[in-house]
Amino acid sequence: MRRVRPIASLALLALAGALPAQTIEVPIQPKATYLHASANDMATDAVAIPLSAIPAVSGQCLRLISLGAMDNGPSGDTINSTIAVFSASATLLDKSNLHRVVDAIDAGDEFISAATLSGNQPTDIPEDFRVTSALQADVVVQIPVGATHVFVCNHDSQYGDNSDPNGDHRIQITVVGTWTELGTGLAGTSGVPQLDGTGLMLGNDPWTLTLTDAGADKGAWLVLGLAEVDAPFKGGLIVPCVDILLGPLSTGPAGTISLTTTWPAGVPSGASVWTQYWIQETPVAAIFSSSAGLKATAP
Ligand SMILES: [Ca+2]
Ligand SMILES: [Ca+2]
Ligand SMILES: [Ca+2]
Repeated sequence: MRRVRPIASLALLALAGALPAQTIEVPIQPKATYLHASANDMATDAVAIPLSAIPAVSGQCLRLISLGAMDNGPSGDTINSTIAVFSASATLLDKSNLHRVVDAIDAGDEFISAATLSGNQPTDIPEDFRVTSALQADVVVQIPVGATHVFVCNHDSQYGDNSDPNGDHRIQITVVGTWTELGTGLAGTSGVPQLDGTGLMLGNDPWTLTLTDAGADKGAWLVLGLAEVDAPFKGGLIVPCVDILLGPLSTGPAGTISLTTTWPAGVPSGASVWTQYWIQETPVAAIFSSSAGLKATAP
């Protein structure tokens, strides 16, 4: 088990050397919640984690994952089911209110929280999202504009009977890379080719570019650049500086290309790579379609 030491009032767990620089771990108090709780549920208040403690700001992406487990009452110390919500303040109203996080800001996919066990009272607020469950290991979410804090808590219908006997339940929050679409692309006979990227850009992890909707069996070129030029070309816009041109590749019968490489370690924070696909619509004429540009920025 990782050695820990308390930092400041939030008791942020120590950052082990193996963790990325912008990572924090914070204990999840088993009885704490930001959701409405019934009057006879001895729930406590969830603590707002300041984004400055990570540190992270609006526009950056975070990976949240809860680790360890708590005892929800009947099930033993086995439950890891957590939710979170961003806020523009640390304010949390009394548990008698439904919308307790008064400055909540929507982010991620909406999670519908369960009614209270006692009284079957509604608890759902529209701004929060799932972090970890039996079906979902973690979540990557972009910090919305204006957010300064994030609340994290267990998802339960009764909090007062919860405990964490071995004290290992915690939220780990890491700043990860950001993908940004630039421009709109240039339509071909199959519409506008779509370019998507996946990867956290933490270093030595997979980094994948996927082209879809490009039309079957066409020649395609992947443009990679270390700067953005937005130069007019063939009726569209070349977004990246053409530092690397990879092709011709074939879109195959499905009209797709997926390439995976390894994002290198040691890329400076904020450094970006611009990418874009150009697809030759006909082999005999210089008629092209293109995806939008896609910028990958290191955390
Ligand atoms: Ca535990
Ligand atoms: Ca419980
Ligand atoms: Ca909700």
